[in-house]
Amino acid sequence: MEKIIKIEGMSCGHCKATVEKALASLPEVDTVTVSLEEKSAKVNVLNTTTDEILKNAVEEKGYQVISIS
Ligand SMILES: [Cu+2]
Repeated sequence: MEKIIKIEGMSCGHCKATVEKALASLPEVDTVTVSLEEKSAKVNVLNTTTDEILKNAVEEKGYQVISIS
């Protein structure tokens, strides 16, 4: 299942790497691609994940989740 997470607050490659690592470390997440330009992360996730789990992983690192679709 693919989800797009809109994220506010990423400003450089370090932010991008931090968000990628945070999402990739979740057992429910298979692959992650973060785009600074689009302020979003495209993730392939298992059906056992929830939007809450994804949101918490990003917000724990200090970035704001605008939406998950
Ligand atoms: Cu940064």
